[in-house]
Amino acid sequence: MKGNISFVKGDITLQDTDAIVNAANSSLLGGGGVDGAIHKAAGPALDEECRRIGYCPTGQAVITTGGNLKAKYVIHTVGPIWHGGTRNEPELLASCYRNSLKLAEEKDIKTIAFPSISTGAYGYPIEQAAHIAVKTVSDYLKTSNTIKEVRFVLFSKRDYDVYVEAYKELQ
Ligand code: AR6
Repeated sequence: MKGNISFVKGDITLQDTDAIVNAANSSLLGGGGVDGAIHKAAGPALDEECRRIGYCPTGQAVITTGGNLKAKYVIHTVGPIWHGGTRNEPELLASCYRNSLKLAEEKDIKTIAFPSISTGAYGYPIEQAAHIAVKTVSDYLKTSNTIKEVRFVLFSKRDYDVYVEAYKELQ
């Protein structure tokens, strides 16, 4: 693997990576959780860019500038809502990570921070989501020549522990 994966407990809006990823909804108009925090910290320029883009389907990703954030870009991806695992949730969640990394590569982004997509309001069980997140990212990094660091930013100690454990299980 060429790029490095790291885990921190913290607030994604404060990260100094080239890009941070937002767990958005399809309307891109903002919401609660990490989405609300990112929109608030980035300021009105982000709202305006999102409004212009207008829509993002589940599993896909779009990119805007970072507004007032330290990060130069925000990549907005829409995670699946958990319906018990019968509606293609694992593949859609993996797509969020893959498509976000693909966009990052296209913009020559070298460092990127992800939150735990879908595991808040969207109800995805975190152990399962963490496994998909770390596996998809580490598989992607095997093929990427440009991305140097993927940082998972977890909001609680428990979420942090679950992601670190999922990563250990992968080794
Ligand atoms: N930094 C890092 N992680 C955070 C932060 C933060 N500042 N704030 C919350 N989290 P959620 P979802 C964690 O609900 O499940 C929104 O309303 C949080 O603890 O933000 O994908 C959107 O508009 C959890 O572990 O995203 C959508 O409608 C993780 O981020 C919907 O929620 C994801 O929780 C998306 O739901």
